[in-house]
Amino acid sequence: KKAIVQNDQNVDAYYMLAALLNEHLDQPENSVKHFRKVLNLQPKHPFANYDLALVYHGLGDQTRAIEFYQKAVAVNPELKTEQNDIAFGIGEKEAVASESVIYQKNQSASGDDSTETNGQEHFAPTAGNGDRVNEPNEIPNGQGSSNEERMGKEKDREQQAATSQLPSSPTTVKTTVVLVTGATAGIGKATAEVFAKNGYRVIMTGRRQERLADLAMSLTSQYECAVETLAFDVRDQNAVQMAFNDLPDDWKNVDILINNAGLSRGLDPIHNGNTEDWETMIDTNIKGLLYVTRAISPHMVGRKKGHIINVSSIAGTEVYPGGNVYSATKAAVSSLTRSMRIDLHQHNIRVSQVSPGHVEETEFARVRFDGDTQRAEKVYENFQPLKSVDVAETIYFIATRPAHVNIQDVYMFGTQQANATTINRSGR
Ligand code: NDP
Ligand code: 8X3
Repeated sequence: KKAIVQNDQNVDAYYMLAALLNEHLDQPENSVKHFRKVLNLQPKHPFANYDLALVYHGLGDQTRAIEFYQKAVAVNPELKTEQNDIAFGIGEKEAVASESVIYQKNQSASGDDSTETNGQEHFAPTAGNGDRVNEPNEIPNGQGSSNEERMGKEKDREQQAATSQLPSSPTTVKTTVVLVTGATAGIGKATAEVFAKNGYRVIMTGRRQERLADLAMSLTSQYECAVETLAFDVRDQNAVQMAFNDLPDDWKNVDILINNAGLSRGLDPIHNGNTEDWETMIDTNIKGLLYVTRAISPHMVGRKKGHIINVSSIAGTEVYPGGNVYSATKAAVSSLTRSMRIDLHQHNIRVSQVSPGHVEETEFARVRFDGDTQRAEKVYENFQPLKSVDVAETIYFIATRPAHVNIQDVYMFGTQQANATTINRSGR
């Protein structure tokens, strides 16, 4: 745990923590999130998928056991054997009787040597003759040589775990990959969480690397989800492109892109405007959105599949005092949403946008007023604005319509806000 605190990207540390919990401390349930973290950091880790398959098998969750066994096989085809197929319930059950190999019937807590589950016999991996036949016998990356020792403990652990269950979860990890820009705070963060909660594979991006790592850790420990993080500045086209090039292959096919990263700077009338703030807003809200879209949309076109959801604003339609350049950037986003749809609909790609009014539980106003929290709080004073999760759930709704439905824009305010400048501030 100390090693993880020192370096939260340390794959070996997560792996060893998971292995210790699972095989020495008899805490297979607790090991799951750490094995999953290993896979978030290193999706092609040579052991973690197989370990998870064994853990879930021991816990009696055959669906997930099969899922991770199949992933393990995809990473390391040598793991696919007839015996393993049978033990994980994929092959012909009858063949088991003649097996003298790595799997044997699971032993129930009552001492029976077989367990009947829904009419199906339940087979569990075991130490058997002390070897996991298909276990790679070298541990790369300096991960130590504890595998054999772990195997020796495995049977005990399995016997104890045979009757325990993971807390039930409504979801399994889906194959759909969702990329959310600006996921370190506010609407983007809430959106990443809604998708993670629903079992999607989520790529979270933003500039604040540490925050991304913390959020990813928090999501994977709470939900059955897979999370990747990419830290880059959307204003830097090279950085954007390199970040996507560096994605593991199985994360490159982004199905849903949520262009959310954005900001406002200042509220000065045009004649007093800070031109540096103008550049920042134009570069982030317009050019950043374009660079990310340029990096991802060709893959969508190639696969004839995808959905791009841009986070615009009511400011793209309405203007208000001092909103000048911010409004102009959001008008550009709205315009891009419409023209991207014309370019991409023939490739079966949906393009949508959401346009909220004031949204709290964000850093938006604080960023606009350069860290002046008192001024920021005044924006939301005495009325109930939208919350970040309201927008996140709207984005999720847009993304989860049937394939033939494309919601083009959702224009939304809190009930106490009628338009950009008309707000009932009589109290929340
Ligand atoms: P937050 O400030 O809470 O979040 C903004 C996000 O954008 C952060 O994650 C930030 O990450 C990211 N971001 C900003 N600049 C960059 C950059 N150069 N490169 C990469 N990421 C960047 O604000 P909101 O959640 O409110 O804003 C999200 C979107 O919603 C914006 O497009 C905003 O215009 C829009 N919006 C907001 C409304 C509101 O009232 N809050 C209303 C209507 C629309 P990091 O700092 O880590 O890079
Ligand atoms: C954020 C909402 O009204 O501050 O886009 O422009 S507003």
